Order: sequence, then C-alpha cells, then structure tokens
Amino acid sequence: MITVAAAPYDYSFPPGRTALVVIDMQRDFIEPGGFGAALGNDVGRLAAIIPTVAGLLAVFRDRGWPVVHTREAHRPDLSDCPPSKIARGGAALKIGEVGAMGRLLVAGEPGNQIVDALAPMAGEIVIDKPGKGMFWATGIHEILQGLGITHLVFAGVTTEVCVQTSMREANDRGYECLLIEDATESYFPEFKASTVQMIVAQGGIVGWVAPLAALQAAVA
Ligand code: C5J
Repeated sequence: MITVAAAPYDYSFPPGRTALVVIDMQRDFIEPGGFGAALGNDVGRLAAIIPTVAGLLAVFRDRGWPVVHTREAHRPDLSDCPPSKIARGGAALKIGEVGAMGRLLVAGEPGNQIVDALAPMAGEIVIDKPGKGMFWATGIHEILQGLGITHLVFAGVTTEVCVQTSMREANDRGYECLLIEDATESYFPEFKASTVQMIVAQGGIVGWVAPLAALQAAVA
C-alpha cells in the first residue's frame, strides 16, 4: 500500500488496483467557443489546471498504472440525450448545435476532443459518457472490475458537476476515491470549495482530498 497525506485522514491505495480518472478535460469545457463558454462561463479558470493534470498523468504513466479519460459526449442523433438536458440552461447555443468547434457535446466533433496537452495515450481507456456521472450508460464499472480496480484517483472538470457526480457514483459502487484538489476546477470557485468540504465531511463520506504534491511525495 502507498499512503498519501490527505483529508480527512491519510489515504492508502494498492498500486496494482488503483486507476486515475480524468474527467471531461475536453475542448468543449476548456477552450473558448465550446459548451462551457456558450453557458457564459470563464473557461480560463479551467484551462489553468492543465499543467497539474499533466503532472498527475505523469505519476500514473511513469509507473504503468491504469488511466481512464472521460468525455461528456452524445451520439450525433442525440438519441442518448434527454430533451430536458437539451432544453435546460439558457445557453447561447444548445447541445447539438454548431459552435466554433463543431456541434456542442457531440461525439467525434473537434470540441469533443480532450485538449492536446492531455491527449490519451495508446492503451489508456477513453469513455464517452452521456450523463454527468461516469458510470451511467458507459460500462466502465465492468471494465474496472475486470482490471481488479478497487481505488480511483480523480481529476478534471467541473468539480461540482461531473467530477463530484462520478465520485459519488464510484463511492456507491465500493471504490475508495481520492480527489486531487489542484487537478480539478470549477467555473465557480465557491462551488469547488463546497464540493471539497462535502467530500471529506463526516469522516470522508464520499472520499479523500489531497494536493498533487502529496501524491507525488507518497510515490517518490
Ligand atoms: C458540465 C462537466 N458542467 N463535465 N459538465 O456540464 O462538469
């Protein structure tokens, strides 16, 4: 076991049974002209974590540990997107409409790709998820079970939406979850802070939180 100094108390993980999950570091949320920008958000806040996420990826890649990338993505015919999801939000452009990087949140479009600096490498798992959580309609639980994964380390965007939802889904399925707090970000700093508090509250009711430096120190 490797032990990381974390909140609410130390997080221990078995290297052979631990995967990194990088949530939705796709152009649609992080670059101007995508879905996040269409909702009126400052995407620069999210772009700022790219170097930290790259450092976290390096920890796993250098050791040959499993990496999962997710993308929030819908089929081109939007048959996996509830009308309620399309209608909601008051965005200048809605899911499936054409923006500066192609159709918003549609699989295969330029905006749906993970940013170049964090592009998946050969052998890494990439899943398209139609929901906010990584387990809904993706088959990822069966893939992780097949690999014998029991622990998940989380990064990505946005902290209070797809990251938190995925972490709660994982928690309910029995995974021991660690969020790397400087490798996740929200368009709303107060929502990120509240999410971190919620995760570690009540003795770690959802999981653990630590900075990248603590993980790097633990594996060194
Ligand atoms: C959102 C996400 N915020 N990846 N998606 O719609 O958090």
